[in-house]
Amino acid sequence: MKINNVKLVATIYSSKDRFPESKGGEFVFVGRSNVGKSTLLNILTNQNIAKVSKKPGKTRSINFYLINNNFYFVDLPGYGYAKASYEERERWKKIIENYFEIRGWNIKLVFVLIDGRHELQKNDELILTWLRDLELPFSVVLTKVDKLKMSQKAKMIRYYEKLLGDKYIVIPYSAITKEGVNKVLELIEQLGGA
Ligand SMILES: Nc1nc2c(ncn2[C@@H]2O[C@H](COP(=O)(O)OP(=O)(O)OP(=O)(O)O)[C@@H](O)[C@H]2O)c(=O)[nH]1
Ligand SMILES: [Mg+2]
Repeated sequence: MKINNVKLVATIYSSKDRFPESKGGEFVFVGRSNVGKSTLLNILTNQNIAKVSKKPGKTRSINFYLINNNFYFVDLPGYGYAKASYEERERWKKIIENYFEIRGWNIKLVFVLIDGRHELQKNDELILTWLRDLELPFSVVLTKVDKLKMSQKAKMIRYYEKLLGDKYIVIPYSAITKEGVNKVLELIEQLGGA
């Protein structure tokens, strides 16, 4: 798949903002703050579309990027940012859950990004539960595996494969080595993104 056109077409801050027209469906990127969502989006599109930060909590809105005038990449705000206030966390939860509930019908695949160095955390579990309950298709992208030794990496892949069962794919990924990037692009292509 070749991405030759990327345009930020909608930024959703609250339930009052409207989602864009459906087009050819959407691919969603969700995960804890600092897990590497924006970095992955930049690699996939080969452009600096999403702000990458060393400070977590950078992306606060739902951003719709129209790809090749055909389908969307959707960047959801990161969750689990330790310094966020209770109200902020609740707001994030509401925005994300609301998005899955009312827009799920247009979702082709959700990429759930999880830091490959850690076992499942509470907010990740919440996301997986929502996705399963709503029967939305998802794959898990294990990020930052460049930081793991071979044996640790294999162990974490097994841990997540076991936890998810046969229905869901686990993709080990690194922004540094680019491992896993082609697999992500392949899935997008298979599901009609082109
Ligand atoms: N070693 C390593 N670092 C990574 C990888 N992916 C992202 N990073 C770094 O992790 C930090 C956070 O990356 P972002 O892409 O901004 O994370 P995000 O998920 O968009 O964060 P929020 O917008 O706060 O939700 C940055 O310093 C990135 O350079 C990876 O695969 N390996
Ligand atoms: Mg981000």
